[in-house]
Amino acid sequence: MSNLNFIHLEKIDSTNTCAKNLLDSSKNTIDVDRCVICAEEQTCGRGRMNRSFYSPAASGLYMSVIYCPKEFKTAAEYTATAAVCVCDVINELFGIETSIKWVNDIYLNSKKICGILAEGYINPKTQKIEAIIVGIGINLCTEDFPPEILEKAGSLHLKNVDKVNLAKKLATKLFENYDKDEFFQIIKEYRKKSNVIGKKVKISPVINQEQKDFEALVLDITDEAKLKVQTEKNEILCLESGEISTKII
Ligand code: BT5
Repeated sequence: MSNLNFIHLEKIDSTNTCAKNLLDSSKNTIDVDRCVICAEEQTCGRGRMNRSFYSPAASGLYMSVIYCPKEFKTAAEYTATAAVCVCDVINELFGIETSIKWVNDIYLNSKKICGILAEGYINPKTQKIEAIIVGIGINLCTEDFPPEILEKAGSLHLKNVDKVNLAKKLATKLFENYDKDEFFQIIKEYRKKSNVIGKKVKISPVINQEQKDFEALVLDITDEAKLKVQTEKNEILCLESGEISTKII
């Protein structure tokens, strides 16, 4: 845990953007490999597909890690590994059991308490992918959250958390697991923590926007972290991406 390259900021637009800027300005990815950027507040916290992640001061942990492996795994592997690590560290430090809503959300009491955004970094000069940036936002308390965000968001209901310790523990666990080539172990844990297996869900495709929402039963999470579902026409599909909602009207 001691040899982490750790940057702690009061306020930043987005720790993921900060990580990207750091990679842009560094001569060599080795200099910034395993760098951890942690902020008390984000003014422009980002989610997937240009959505925003509400990150007010004194409410959560907002962090990004830079990881520069020799060989790259799939985005799903980085995200799923991060989800399992977040649940494990929350349990180890606070004794709170959380669950995972495929693909990148951590839940407690039917509310989202954490979001994860894994992004590939493409070097503008070489046009090659050279790093992975994994951003994690954990709500510790939601006192300052507006009602519209509270419809979906919840928190761990914790005050006075040592965020630096939390971020360092999480980053250490992440790098340990990214270095190991044991995704089959991670996916076993991911399945155990999944809160969607066996449930009927509404699926909104995110890549093929023209495809309509549909309902399906979640059968499993595959070894590649895909969502295996059975549609109402009894087709079996393995989805790589998409938004799911467990509230069927
Ligand atoms: C995510 O996107 O959940 C990924 C969020 C990643 C945030 C971290 S914080 C550190 C790093 N720096 C960044 O700029 N980002 C990363 P997505 O699955 O697209 O979910 C976004 C949706 O979650 C929004 O459209 C809202 O509905 C909801 N939301 C917004 N803020 C939230 C919050 N604080 N807690 C729970 N849900 C939230």
